[in-house]
Amino acid sequence: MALYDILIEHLVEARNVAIFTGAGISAESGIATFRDPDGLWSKFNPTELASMKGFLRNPERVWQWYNYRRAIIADAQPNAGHIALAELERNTPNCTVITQNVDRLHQRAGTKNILELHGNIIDNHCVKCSTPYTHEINIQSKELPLCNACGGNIRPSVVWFGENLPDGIFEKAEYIAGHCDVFFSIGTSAEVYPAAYLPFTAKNRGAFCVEINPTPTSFTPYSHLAIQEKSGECLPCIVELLQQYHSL
Ligand code: BV8
Ligand code: ZN
Repeated sequence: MALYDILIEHLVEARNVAIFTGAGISAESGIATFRDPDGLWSKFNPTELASMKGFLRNPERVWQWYNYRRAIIADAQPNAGHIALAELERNTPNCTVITQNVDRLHQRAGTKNILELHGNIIDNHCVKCSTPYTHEINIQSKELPLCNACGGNIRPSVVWFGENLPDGIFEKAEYIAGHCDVFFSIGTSAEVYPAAYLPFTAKNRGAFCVEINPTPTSFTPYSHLAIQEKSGECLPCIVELLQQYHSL
């Protein structure tokens, strides 16, 4: 466990902890990542399915693709990695999860303080008048739902490529990354911008940077500690060690 000693030392002293996550943390819940060999982008074309252009060209196809993912996410459960991070939040003065994920498994695991950079796949809204729709939508139906208020198309409330992130959320995430003592980058290839700037913001502002990913990424050489393991296997051990330390 020596590997984690330096991390535990930093965590014990830390007042502010930032946890940046990507699709990899949900992989052990049975949700495909995007860029892994068997990831979503190996089967589907992101510009066709995760862009406004793709939606306007073929809204039925895009709607059905999101319903296909929603059904998988609805049957999935938070894994030991999500649960350990919710526990870490309870053991740390100020801990914020900054996620690129749209699956809301962090929240289902009990995480309270979270920023969703790329929206979420549960909510929907009208493309024209932005009227929100969540439970009103029957995601089993093949029918493309239209807005009761203006007849516009209804779309999932995720951030598509070429779209700005929700107002002010990236600025908040950048502030947190720039003012934390420990910065975790977990289960992300760090290839999608502007989110992928955050690990470098934390590094440049002096945070102790930890990457958890079985595969090296563009951020690995810049991290102080690169743990090349699955998040669902190493995070419970890290939180266990932290609790042992606190109970001393
Ligand atoms: C924007 C929601 C302003 C939808 C998503 C600067 C430079 C270059 C390009 C750009 C740039 N600025 C903007 C761009 C364009 C683009 C971009 O970054 N393109 C990339 C691909 C080059 N960015 C945008 O379009 C953004 N908008 O910039 O607006 C603007 C406007 C107009 C014109 C210009 C700019 C919007 C980006 C958001 C897109 N929406 N998702 C949906 O989900 O359907 S992004 C999508 O990718 C997901 O949200 C995902 O989270 C994100 C990142 O992927 P990862 O999470 O990292 O997943 P990935 O599969 O890549 O990696 C998984 C990792 O986990 C792997 O490393 C693997 O090894 C690891 N792993 C696997 N198993 C485990 C594990 N780790 C731990 N444990 C395990 N068990
Ligand atoms: Zn409308």
